[in-house]
Amino acid sequence: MTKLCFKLPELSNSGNLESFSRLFAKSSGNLTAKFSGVAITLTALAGVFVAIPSKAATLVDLELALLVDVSGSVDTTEFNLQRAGYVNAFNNPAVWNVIDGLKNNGGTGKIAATFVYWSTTGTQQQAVNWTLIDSFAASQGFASAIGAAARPFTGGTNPGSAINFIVPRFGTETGGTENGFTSLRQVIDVSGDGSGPSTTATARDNALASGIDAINGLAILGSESGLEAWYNNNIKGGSNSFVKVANTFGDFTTAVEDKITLEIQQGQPPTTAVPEPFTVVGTLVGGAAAFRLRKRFKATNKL
Ligand SMILES: [Ca+2]
Repeated sequence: MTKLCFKLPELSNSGNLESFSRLFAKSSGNLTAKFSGVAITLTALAGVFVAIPSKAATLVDLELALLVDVSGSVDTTEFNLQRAGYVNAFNNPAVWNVIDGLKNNGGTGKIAATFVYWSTTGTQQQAVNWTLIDSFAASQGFASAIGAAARPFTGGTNPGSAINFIVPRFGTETGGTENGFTSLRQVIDVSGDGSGPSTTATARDNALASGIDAINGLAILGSESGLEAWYNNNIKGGSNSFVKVANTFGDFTTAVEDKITLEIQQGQPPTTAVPEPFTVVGTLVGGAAAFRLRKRFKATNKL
């Protein structure tokens, strides 16, 4: 019999336990949706699930992919302003404080982010791989890596192809291969100054169906009329998604800082009640294992 496996993140403190319970709620929702055709629920499958403690995946509050337009309409000056906007954002202590502040609501205070250049169909580069941002120094390190990421190409404009490129790179949450991070929320952030083909909306819809929580847009206005509306209709999607605009490339730093701040804040765990962690874990691994976990948790946390 094929066994379906969950990887349990480190359950080393109560914050992680809360995050895990929410993560499980998301995972079970996805699974129920995926198996809905044969009316299989997670509860019914409890007997064949096994838990595999994972040392590889780091639990974070948000996995954030930054997809940056380097198509032909973006000249060298504009490219530099655009890249500088992301560098400035992650060098800004205020942005780090928002990440760190996730701990105040039961989160880990950590995110993982990646920086991707895109242009035409099939033309993307993950210029900065998934990076853990768990301190201001780490945020500055991510900024430095972005600043060092040279423009790899130019060409046409296909943001949907970039969305298709990044979705499996979120890892197990979206049906891809483990990317080193486990999160409750996976968000794609697309910035650009031009519209793409009609297949863009299909790429967005497929990404959301794969498990992406939100796709947000940053439309750089000035070279194409109606771009904000196009981003709203073709890029924006998912829970709490939004489009922001920069009226010029020169406005980009402010716009990108506002956008990233909002995206991180939306990574906050909900304040509503969540399933009691050991009820969830008990369903997953069985009563005996839950009892051992509870004992270990109590010993660690002096409950
Ligand atoms: Ca992941």
